[in-house]
Amino acid sequence: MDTMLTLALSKGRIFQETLPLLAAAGIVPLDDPETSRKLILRTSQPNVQLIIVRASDVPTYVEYGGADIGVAGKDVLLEHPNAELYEPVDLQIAKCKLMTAGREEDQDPTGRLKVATKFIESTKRFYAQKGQQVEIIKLYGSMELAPIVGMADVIVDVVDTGNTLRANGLVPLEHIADISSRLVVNKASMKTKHTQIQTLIEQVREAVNKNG
Ligand code: PRT
Ligand code: MG
Repeated sequence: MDTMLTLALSKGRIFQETLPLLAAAGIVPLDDPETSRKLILRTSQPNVQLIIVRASDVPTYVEYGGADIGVAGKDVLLEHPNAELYEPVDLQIAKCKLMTAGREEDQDPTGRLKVATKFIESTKRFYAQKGQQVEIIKLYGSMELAPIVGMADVIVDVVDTGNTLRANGLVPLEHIADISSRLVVNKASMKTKHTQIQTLIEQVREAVNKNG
């Protein structure tokens, strides 16, 4: 009998978009995390379970062995630059762009640019590469508010349709990175559960390629 394989996923778009890829590997959750309060979901495969965690916690669970495998946005992975993880597959799901955005009425800030974001690492790297000194203000959500209330000149956030920016009088400004979700794997698990994980990787990769 194989040992238990634990997959870390977040609720919402990542869960929804990962489902068909898992199905291609013969893994179907027996519960729906949107309606169930369970944080551990059994699957059609008795030796595969899913754990439901915050999107930003997926790399941590996988690095520390709380899960063998996870699905995380590249935006989240970029905030964990020292995480010891394998990143074998770009799943091409939950695509968006990491961008700067600001008020439509172009404000000319005097002094250092104030940037509000939850993406501290990517923001530091982006402005450092431009050689621009900025003041970074750490937020955990609703970044769009910061320029409106005059707390920051710009934000760094992920953008898909841009509707959220527009609804708040903001416009996308500079493109920082194209984002998609990645399969990540714990390094020790890759050795101890090699066959099981390698099979899953190959099945998922094939499903991704079929999606074009
Ligand atoms: O809940 P938690 O704070 O832990 O994380 P989260 O809210 O970032 O998680 P979730 O489930 O919303 O997003 C998971 C991953 O999906 C992110 O890490 C990204 O890699 C990816 N993704 C893809 C997105 C979007 N598209 C996206 N549009 N993540 C967030 N958004 C936000 C966007 O910032 C805006 O507020 O969704 C809103 C709608 O976007 P627009 O541009 O279509 O209006
Ligand atoms: Mg969320």
